[in-house]
Amino acid sequence: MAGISPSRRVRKTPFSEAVEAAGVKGYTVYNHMLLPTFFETVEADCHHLKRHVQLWDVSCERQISIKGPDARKLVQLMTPRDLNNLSTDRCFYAPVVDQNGGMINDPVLLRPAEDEFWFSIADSDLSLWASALASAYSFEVEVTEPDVSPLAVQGPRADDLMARVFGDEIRDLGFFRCRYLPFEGQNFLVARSGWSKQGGFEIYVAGTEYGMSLWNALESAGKDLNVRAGCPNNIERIESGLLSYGSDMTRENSPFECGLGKYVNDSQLDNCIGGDALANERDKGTQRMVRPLELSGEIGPCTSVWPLVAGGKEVGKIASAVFSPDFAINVAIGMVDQSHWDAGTKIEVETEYGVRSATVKDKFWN
Ligand code: THG
Repeated sequence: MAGISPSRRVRKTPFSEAVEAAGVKGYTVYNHMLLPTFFETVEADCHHLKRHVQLWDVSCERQISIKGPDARKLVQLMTPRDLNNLSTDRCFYAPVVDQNGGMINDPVLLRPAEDEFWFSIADSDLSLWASALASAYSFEVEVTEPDVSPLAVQGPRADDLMARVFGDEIRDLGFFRCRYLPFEGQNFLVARSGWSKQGGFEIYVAGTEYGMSLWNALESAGKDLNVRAGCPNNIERIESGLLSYGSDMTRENSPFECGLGKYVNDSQLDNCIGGDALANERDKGTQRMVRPLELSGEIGPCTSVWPLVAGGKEVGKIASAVFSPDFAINVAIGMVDQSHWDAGTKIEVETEYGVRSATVKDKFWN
């Protein structure tokens, strides 16, 4: 495929200069912004990520800020997850659903101040939905997309690198906990989170002007740790079962189908949009679910939806699949009908490279 032509509609990031200097080889577009896809090869990047530490320009994880006296009310309307324990030092993975219980986004939700929430969004225009609801309900809130760009530090040496720049207290930060830490006189929210299972942090860089100096500080502090530029890695994230909105699930899917049922709290179903549909699904049972699958034979990149077929009938689909060098198998994420979702079930999958055999697994590879 040819390259991406730059334009105003495809936004650069505060770290684009560093990403280009590091020799980025591929981009995708996410929330109307550039997101690197690989630097060396996806395989080599994966190998490095599992051994060292990487800096990821994930600016495209945009923050949708909901601020004001009614902020909490609006945010609780948007997610079935109970927000009572969402204090300012925590991050919540919180599905956002429409009036039919369909997934609109699967953001990380933060509370940078008592009266402000940030939806750290996946690839859909959540600000439109939020501002429409704010207007329809006459809530006293402001919905904005502030100049905040997450920089992820991921990999087994992330603690060591972060401690050199932000101090040793970073080591005590719990998973999905966050706190403000100073860098060059600015306080940045830092969380132990990120879209890999190799461990690490996300720094919410507020102010484009600080992007390059923070990148450079981390890069020079990590020379002996073999730090390098990286990005969300398609092999590592499929092995780990990290879902990609728009690929593994869409607005056609409910949180239950996405395996996010633990973030649907019964106590909230009277308070949130789509609550009736979710309560109904909870009563009737879920018809299909995200599943790990292993595929036989050779495959190339999964660039379309691959139907799962049994007895001439479609029983699900796969939208993410890749060869895993570490496990020496093809790993995949599928949405599989109840009739075929038990571990051990074998199904045919119609790939763009020919028909392959798919086996449902009991867990992801992490
Ligand atoms: N970090 C931040 N924003 C994001 C992402 C992120 N926005 C876009 C996208 N990623 C949103 N989707 C996800 C999906 C999975 C996770 C986070 C965001 C995730 N899941 C953990 C897991 O599955 O093990 C833990 C979830 C939990 O149990 O709380 O981290 O990555 N800022």
